[in-house]
Amino acid sequence: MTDAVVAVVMGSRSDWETMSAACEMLDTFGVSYTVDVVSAHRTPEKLFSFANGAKDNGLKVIIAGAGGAAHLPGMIAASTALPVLGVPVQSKALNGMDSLLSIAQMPKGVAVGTLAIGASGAANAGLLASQIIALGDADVAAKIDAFRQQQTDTVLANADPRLP
Ligand code: RP5
Repeated sequence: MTDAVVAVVMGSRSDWETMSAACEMLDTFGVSYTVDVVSAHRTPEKLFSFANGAKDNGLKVIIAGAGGAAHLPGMIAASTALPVLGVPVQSKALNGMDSLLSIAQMPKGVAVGTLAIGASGAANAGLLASQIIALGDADVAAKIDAFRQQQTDTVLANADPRLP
């Protein structure tokens, strides 16, 4: 059992450059999380151990990022009823289209919420996980409201693209 309510897992250490964006967003909203490398192909037993124990360990949302034949989010979703947010990491060979389709094209009955390819998707996974946590956490909800208001104010205050 940990204090963390979100787990951020990824298929390889090489995914950290992308997945750190999810952690930055969780930090912004004060959401507690764990970080770990869990590979569907290289450490399958660790994957099942992690996913099977996730709920009992106090987790509420899992963010899983992987590239290429990106089976990690789907296999975690197959092993736990917790919401799983999948981040397609941009691959070298196919620019992440392989990752995107591997994560998005789940069979009916096992759901993964798929985000955009790369760091934007990772950041939005952190945001979406925070929004889920905010359903039961007023402090996180207030921070998300403030974040969104600031974002809106910044766009409105800089609406003339000719100005620096
Ligand atoms: C996937 O293979 C990982 O998620 C990573 O995106 C990709 C490449 O992994 P490495 O060869 O860099 O370890 O399993």
